Amino acid sequence: MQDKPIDKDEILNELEQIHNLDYKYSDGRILGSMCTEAHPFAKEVYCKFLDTNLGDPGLFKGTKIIEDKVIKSIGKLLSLDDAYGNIVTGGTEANLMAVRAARNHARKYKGITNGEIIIPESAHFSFKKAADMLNLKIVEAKLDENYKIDVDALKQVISDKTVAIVAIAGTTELGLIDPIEEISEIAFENNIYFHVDAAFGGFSIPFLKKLGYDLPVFDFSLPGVCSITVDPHKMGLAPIPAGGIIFRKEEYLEVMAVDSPYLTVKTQSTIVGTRLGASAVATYAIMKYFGRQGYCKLADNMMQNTYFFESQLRKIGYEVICKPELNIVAFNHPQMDTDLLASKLEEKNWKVSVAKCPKAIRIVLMNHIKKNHLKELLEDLKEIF
Ligand code: 0PR
Repeated sequence: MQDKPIDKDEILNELEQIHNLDYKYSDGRILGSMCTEAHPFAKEVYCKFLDTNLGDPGLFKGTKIIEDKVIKSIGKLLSLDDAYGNIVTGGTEANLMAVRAARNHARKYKGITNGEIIIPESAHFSFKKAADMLNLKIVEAKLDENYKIDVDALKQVISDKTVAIVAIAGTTELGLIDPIEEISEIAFENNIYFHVDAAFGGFSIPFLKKLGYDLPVFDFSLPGVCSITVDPHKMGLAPIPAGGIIFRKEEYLEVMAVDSPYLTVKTQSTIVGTRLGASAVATYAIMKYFGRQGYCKLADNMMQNTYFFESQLRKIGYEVICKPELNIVAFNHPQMDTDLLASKLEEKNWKVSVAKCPKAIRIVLMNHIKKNHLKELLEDLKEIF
């Protein structure tokens, strides 16, 4: 740090120049992100609550009320009347909390000390971090030919050490929804904690279903589901960082509680201590502002773009990996290696990402990707061949 204070304008100027190196969502070039530009109203509200700290909720009683309200409201969206949970930093922390709740619950009520979690091969890497931190062994459940959990294979890997089963509603690479209803039954019958990672799909599946899209049930209406991750900072259009973890019962928070002397509350269940109230409040505000109707329109638009892109891709000779269930299209060209195709797109200044399983270019059709961007992209894809 330099000795003397520097003028604000000079600092802002320097920051702006460096910020210019960042890609902007509005350019429509960011094709592999599950985050997008937050809604201006959510940003406005966020800035008003920047000093609030939900780590000490007795000091920020109003902000805590808003967090509780937004959790109940997301819970209702997921068919749960009385939800518990928190707005956290993202899907990674939400998944970590779910796995920690499951581990502690199994330790307390079943005496399991060297537990295992069953996750699909398609699970987000946040579960690997969670297992590492919580000293759990990962057992992978195989996928079927449609890239969803193979339920028979899953049954075979359940053991007396299983502390949780995880399924995904909106996989990171292909946007697919696992057979959650069947898995819920298995988990319920075997008395095993069942977590659904709907970090991506949680803010679109309920709305698409309302519009009549034929999508499977994935939420708390299934008795086996114990917790759901759903991220406002993905399809919810809330500012980063905003993840959501929703629990069916308060006891899942209680088994994680540690004493918190000198705070205004006696215990704390979240992983993060000092934590921003702004994320919870901005999520509350944007959910009110959009309402179900607003989110239905958003989700529908993104699906229409997805179907448009998928059908055009097929027309120009590309192979689409699977029929999209949500707003992700993964594809290859039969005559070109995926990495080479990715680098050709990169040369044309498209920021694409490559899926691993199966290897394919993966485009996430978020709100910042408009029809005109897709038409430009299709032109470039045509030119590559
Ligand atoms: N669960 C699922 C199903 C996810 O897809 C993700 C993130 C997470 C959990 C973790 O969420 P957080 O990143 O909020 O902790 N999936 C993408 C990822 O691999 C999100 C992404 C990717 C966002 C690229 C932006 C981006 O540029 O991180």
